Amino acid sequence: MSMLKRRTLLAGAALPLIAIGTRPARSAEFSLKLANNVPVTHPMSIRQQEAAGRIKAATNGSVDIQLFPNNQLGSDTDMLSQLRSGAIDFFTLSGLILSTLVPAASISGVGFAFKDYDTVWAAMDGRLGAYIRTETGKRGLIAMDKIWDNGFRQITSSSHPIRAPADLKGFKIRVPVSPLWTSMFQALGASPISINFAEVYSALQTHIAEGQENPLSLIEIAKLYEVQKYVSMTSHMWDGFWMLANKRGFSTLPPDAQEVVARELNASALQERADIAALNGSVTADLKAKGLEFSEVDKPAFRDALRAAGFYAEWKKKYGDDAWAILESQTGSLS
Ligand code: X2X
Repeated sequence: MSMLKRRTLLAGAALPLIAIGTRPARSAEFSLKLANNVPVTHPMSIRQQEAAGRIKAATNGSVDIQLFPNNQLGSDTDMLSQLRSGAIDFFTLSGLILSTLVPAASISGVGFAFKDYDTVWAAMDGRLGAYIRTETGKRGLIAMDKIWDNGFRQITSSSHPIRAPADLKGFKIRVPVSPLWTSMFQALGASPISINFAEVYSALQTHIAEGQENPLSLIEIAKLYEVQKYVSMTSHMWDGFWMLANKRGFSTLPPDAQEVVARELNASALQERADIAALNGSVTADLKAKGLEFSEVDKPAFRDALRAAGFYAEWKKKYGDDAWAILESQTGSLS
């Protein structure tokens, strides 16, 4: 019996007694869990749910993927270990956070690497993405071909607007759990605090952190505008979510089912990218209407501050010359 099937039976055994006899027997041969850290209304959750529906239909009900959005199964850190142990089967995670397991995976988050989305997709669907997926494969995980969009990240604050690098001095900013994020905001003179997304709203509400940084789409969908006052359009990095699978678990699916799952997840990723692009067109006006004050910033000034602090030199050394050369082949010269 496959591991996955055993798990399905175990889950069945844990049903409350009252359900026995009242629930139809499960027909799915493979009952799989997909987890993420964004609200159920985020395009990523919506498109993942759709993919699950298409996968079930295309496999005549034998592959049933259940979606657990919005950190229902725990924080990113928790979900990454659940994915590794096989307790969950699929999980979408920022490459920067994945770097706690696969150091190379944060390379796409180097500050100001990508000037626009065309450059992002050329790199992530091209050599840079292939490099990260190969590195991920060495750690028992599969990263599907198409990365999902999170977006270009902007800084928000409840205390004061961030208009220039000097405004970041001592700024208590929440960053996700990732050495690259911490290093980058330290290089900018801020005081970064690592907090999983599951705790961000309350950390801002209770002023454990003055600010945070995320794409506008997520600032809107996770209602961070309720606990923040200012947005600075720094676009200091692009961030995406790799669709990760546990390699052991995935390989217990028959090859044709594996193909359907990969095909449909990748198709949904492309649709999600388009959703985020469309949202980017409308979200600024919405956030302004909700009371956020926007500042345009001189982005090169922030990039120069990073360079002056030795940020690029340090990370080039960490990733190694070969990896850095792949990055620069897609972004142009960074150091
Ligand atoms: O934790 C965050 O800020 C988020 C939701 O953007 C990521 O998953 C990196």
